[in-house]
Amino acid sequence: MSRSAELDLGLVVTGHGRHYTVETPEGTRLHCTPRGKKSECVVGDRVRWMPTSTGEGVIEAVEPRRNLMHRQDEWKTKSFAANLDQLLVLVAAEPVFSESQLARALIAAEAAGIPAAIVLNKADLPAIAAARERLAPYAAMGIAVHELALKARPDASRAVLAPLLAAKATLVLGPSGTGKSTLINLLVPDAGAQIGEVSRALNSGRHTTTTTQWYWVDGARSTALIDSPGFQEFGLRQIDAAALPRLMPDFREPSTHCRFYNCTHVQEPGCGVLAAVERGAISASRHRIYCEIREELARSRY
Ligand SMILES: Nc1nc2c(ncn2[C@@H]2O[C@H](COP(=O)(O)OP(=O)(O)OP(=O)(O)O)[C@@H](O)[C@H]2O)c(=O)[nH]1
Ligand SMILES: [Mg+2]
Ligand SMILES: [Zn+2]
Repeated sequence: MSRSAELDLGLVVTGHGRHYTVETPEGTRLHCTPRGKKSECVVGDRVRWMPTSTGEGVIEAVEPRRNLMHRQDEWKTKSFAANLDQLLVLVAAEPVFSESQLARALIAAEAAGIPAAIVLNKADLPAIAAARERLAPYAAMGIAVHELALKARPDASRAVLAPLLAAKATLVLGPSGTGKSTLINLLVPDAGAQIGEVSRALNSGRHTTTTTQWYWVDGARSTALIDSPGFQEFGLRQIDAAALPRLMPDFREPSTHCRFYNCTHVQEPGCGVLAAVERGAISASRHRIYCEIREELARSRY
């Protein structure tokens, strides 16, 4: 057994810079800092830590991860959550969502090997019909789309979410104004308490969520929601452009029927993907989004 296996185990529930809040198996939360670069971690990480004389902790090692989600800014790709069971993308009837953002989130999840589902909120609004129509290609490719009204029909919404989330760690992502906070507040009544003094101190008094945060839904601490800001910038740069069709379920099969083995599915003759677009099996907007992302990936190679 390695030396680190003898240390206490903990779960990273939030972090800010090199400051983390770690939860012990007994449920106590404490402030930890990593020993060196090797022990830099993200929310969802299981870590080995050692207590200091001042009641804080030093993270000595990060346990192997099952999966890892990335986001990116203009300059670099950064990981932000690990060891997830599923991704829940929250969109709403209003404001109108960006299909490109939705598609990118689903590709990022697929690339990380994390199952994803879509929640369409605000089913009480008339704009729900148009939103449902825009999601039809996603439902058709086998992604579960759950219609909810988190504020207008909270009990019915909770009944839909409970079996979906039970005993899993679910990352909730979505653009601003779709109902992420409404969802957290509905399912985690003591969210404020869970953020706690340690995390509030790390967040340096800001009111909006600026960091990724792990919440327990149940007292037994088996069902978790992970709230994360910043839906815009998804870390797709690590993906190889040629692998993109495999990460888009509606492209997978058609992309195996191209005349050229190195077909890019943009404009080649005899392309299986373009044929699928032609007959409506792939939506025109999905193909447009594919071309857009492909172009970006190709550009970032040089
Ligand atoms: N009509 C309707 N409005 C809702 C529903 N659920 C949430 N809302 C409203 O939508 C608005 C945004 O909800 P939030 O939960 O704050 O959204 P958010 O995703 O946390 O937004 P950000 O914090 O900006 O990212 C609020 O005014 C909610 O009251 C719903 O089921 N129906
Ligand atoms: Mg919010
Ligand atoms: Zn092709």
